[in-house]
Amino acid sequence: MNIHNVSLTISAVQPKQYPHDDIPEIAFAGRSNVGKSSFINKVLNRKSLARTSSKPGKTATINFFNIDDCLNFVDLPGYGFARVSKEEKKKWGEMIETYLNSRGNLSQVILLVDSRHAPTPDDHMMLNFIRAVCDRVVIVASKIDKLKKSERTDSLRRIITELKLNGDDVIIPFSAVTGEGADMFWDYVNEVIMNDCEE
Ligand SMILES: Nc1nc2c(ncn2[C@@H]2O[C@H](COP(=O)(O)OP(=O)(O)OP(=O)(O)O)[C@@H](O)[C@H]2O)c(=O)[nH]1
Ligand SMILES: [Mg+2]
Repeated sequence: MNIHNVSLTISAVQPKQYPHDDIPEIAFAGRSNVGKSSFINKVLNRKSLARTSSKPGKTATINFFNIDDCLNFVDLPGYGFARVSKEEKKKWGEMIETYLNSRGNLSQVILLVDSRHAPTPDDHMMLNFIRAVCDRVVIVASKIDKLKKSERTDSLRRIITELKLNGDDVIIPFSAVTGEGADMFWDYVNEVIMNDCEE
């Protein structure tokens, strides 16, 4: 996909703020600090479109990005961050759940998991949500640059086994540092999501 204009449409906390459009939408979910915002920046080749931070809990709203009026990316708040209050966690959980259950033009939720660690109970819960609203599962194994070559296969195998991925599911090893995986992501988008849009 040739990308020209990308912009933040809105940082929303409730459905009435969501953009009123009907273009395909891809949402990015995962634990705090897993690299959702960095993923968005890297695949769009924009340095700081989505705000990132080394401290977990950076993205606290549902951020909609419009790509050439053809595709939306949605940067979701991360879950599983211990240092936010119970109240805050509940609020974020409800915000994500409301979004997933109500967004008609949602084409795919992509789950990011850290390739260095085993998926957490929260990841399993999110995956169940995704299976309920999407036909297929797409996992991004993030921070793959932090693994040695010899550790990669085991790490990917662990994600596949623990999340019980099947042959129709997609797993993309990704690094926001090297850009590895960006091509595979766009191939997936072009093949599965974008059949109606201009290239
Ligand atoms: N080495 C490496 N670091 C990464 C990668 N992706 C993200 N990071 C770093 O991980 C930290 C968190 O990245 P973010 O993109 O802000 O994570 P997030 O999932 O959006 O976090 P929340 O907004 O808190 O949910 C930052 O310090 C990033 O620079 C990657 O692929 N490789
Ligand atoms: Mg973020």
